[in-house]
Amino acid sequence: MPVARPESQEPRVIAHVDMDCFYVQVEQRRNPDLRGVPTAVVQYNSWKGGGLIAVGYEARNFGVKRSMRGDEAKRVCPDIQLVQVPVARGKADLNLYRSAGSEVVAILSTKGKCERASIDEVYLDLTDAAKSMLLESPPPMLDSIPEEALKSHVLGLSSGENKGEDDVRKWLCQPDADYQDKLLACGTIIVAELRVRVLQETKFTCSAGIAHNKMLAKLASPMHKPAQQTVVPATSVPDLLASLPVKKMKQLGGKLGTSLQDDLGVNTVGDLLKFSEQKLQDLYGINTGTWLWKIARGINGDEVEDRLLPKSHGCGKTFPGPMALKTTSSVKQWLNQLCEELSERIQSDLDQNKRIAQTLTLHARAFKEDELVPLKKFPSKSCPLRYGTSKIQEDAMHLFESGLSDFLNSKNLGWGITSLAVGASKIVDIPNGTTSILKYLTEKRTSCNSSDCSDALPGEPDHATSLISQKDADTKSYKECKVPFESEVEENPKTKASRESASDSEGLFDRDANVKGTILRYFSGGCSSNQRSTSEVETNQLEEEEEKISSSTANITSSHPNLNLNQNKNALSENWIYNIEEIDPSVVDELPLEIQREIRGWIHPSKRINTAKRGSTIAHYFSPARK
Ligand code: DCP
Ligand code: CA
Ligand code: CA
Repeated sequence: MPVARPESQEPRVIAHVDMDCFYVQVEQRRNPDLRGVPTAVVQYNSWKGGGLIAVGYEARNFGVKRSMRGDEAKRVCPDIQLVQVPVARGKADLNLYRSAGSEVVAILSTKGKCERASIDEVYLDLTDAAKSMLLESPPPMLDSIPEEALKSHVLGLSSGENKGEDDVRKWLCQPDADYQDKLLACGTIIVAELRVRVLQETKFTCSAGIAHNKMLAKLASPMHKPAQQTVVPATSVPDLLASLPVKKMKQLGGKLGTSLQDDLGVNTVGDLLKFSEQKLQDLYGINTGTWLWKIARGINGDEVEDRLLPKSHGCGKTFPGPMALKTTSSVKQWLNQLCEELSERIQSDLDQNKRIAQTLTLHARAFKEDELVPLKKFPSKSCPLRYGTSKIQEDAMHLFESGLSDFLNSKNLGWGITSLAVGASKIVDIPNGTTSILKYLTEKRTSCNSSDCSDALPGEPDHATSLISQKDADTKSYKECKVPFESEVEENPKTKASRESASDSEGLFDRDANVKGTILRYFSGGCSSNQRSTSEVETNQLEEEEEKISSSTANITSSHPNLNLNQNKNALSENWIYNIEEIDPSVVDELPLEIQREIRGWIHPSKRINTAKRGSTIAHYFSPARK
């Protein structure tokens, strides 16, 4: 249920930046022959040339759409170049795209708080940067306004659309503007400069929305694509929302949006203005009612989170039509592959970022052989996450079996699985101050190998097992959670997409590496005029996926391996086991107070019951080995 966060009283400047046809741009950078040529990235399978997942703007001009398969795209645009997504373990390997996204994030995060919202988009809070600019070098004082900023689309300017750069220049420099418009003007220039830097340093173009809150910035960023930016002054908001279909608004795509349409006759977000806050609360409850009342006025208090790393990790694969998995052993084989990748990713997140994922989730789509249209969804299942590939594989299989049993109502029916996905979520940082303990533990470990280490009691669980088994033992149930997945993939391809040699083989970006003018001109031909109105704004399918994923809770703890404390001591787990008596008190002093109290509770066990808290404390990360 949507909840309205309190809106800050101070005006803010928020940008939403989204890369243009992202995977295509990554492939075009890898192979400059593809620049300026209609291109799409496909997930190959033998059926109809594979599904398109990213379509370049040149190809869009021919009518190629993401919903098409390769064969259809070839019919619509015979010259299209279809590039196959890299494959590893029989599924898409998105590492190339993820790290390309990180290159961009590294640049965008230099000007303010930056939240990585998906593989190719971020939110930026530029309030402080805009305030500094307003104090030190406000737009009217600049020798020249950057050309890219002059290309901005400012909503509401000159009765709806820009007349041109002169109007934008006047808007950016208007002396009698109110404070929030002046800040927005500074934000417009800052974003334009950032986008030029992104192009210079990564060779990627992006589009942006600049507004006073996240909701409006996100609505604006796809309005003028590719390689352009759209600004939403507060005065333009009523018109913007008056024409925005409710279903296009994040969180109104589902049942709530349908109810607004069917029950209240509300078709656009602006139509909600007819209803009082009280009325909306009466109809939809206090939280949702207030949230609706606020979005009708463009009010949104969501903060930009300071987060450059993903909130969760997920990997999945689809098995359409005849490829559906129909035996437990085939499910196990694929789950093992997916879990192997997931395990590698959470392990590298732990090594590089000192973050621990706490929840493992399994999602599947399934059908029963006696049902033409599935009546019931395969329930998503979650459990505490144990580190180590084989444990993740084992747990995922348990989750699958539990889900299948629910799905079939414990009846012995034929079934098929058309998609499988595993995710790791509830990722937390190892608290500040524990680095020294980590280091200390690592040093200890080097003198204590897994077979003869006597620090742990026989049967003592490894770190991950113990932290979750404590929690699990408390709750006696598996947890609910939501995991967004970056992609679903198809058949393992071996056939290479045939590629005609591109006519303009000279790398457009290489040729123009010295970016002086606007970003837009780096796009070839007619695509620069490609614009999407608000009503055409596509919801990011990744987020849609996140919203669609349903969760459920299963009470299958008793059969779960996490509760079997006598098993599993793999190499990784030993990294985490340590001996209370060997904790250096000076190290404890460095820790946050809450954690200090807890460790002292371990050292003086009589106090432990009162001091050990679950949740945010170090017990989550280390389980003391007792002698
Ligand atoms: N993606 C995917 N599967 C989907 C949707 C997207 O694998 N169903 C991948 C490919 C896209 C990338 O995520 O390149 C970013 O998705 P966007 O929705 O932002 O679309 P694009 O960046 O491709 O195009 P646009 O210029 O419209 O943002
Ligand atoms: Ca994009
Ligand atoms: Ca996107």
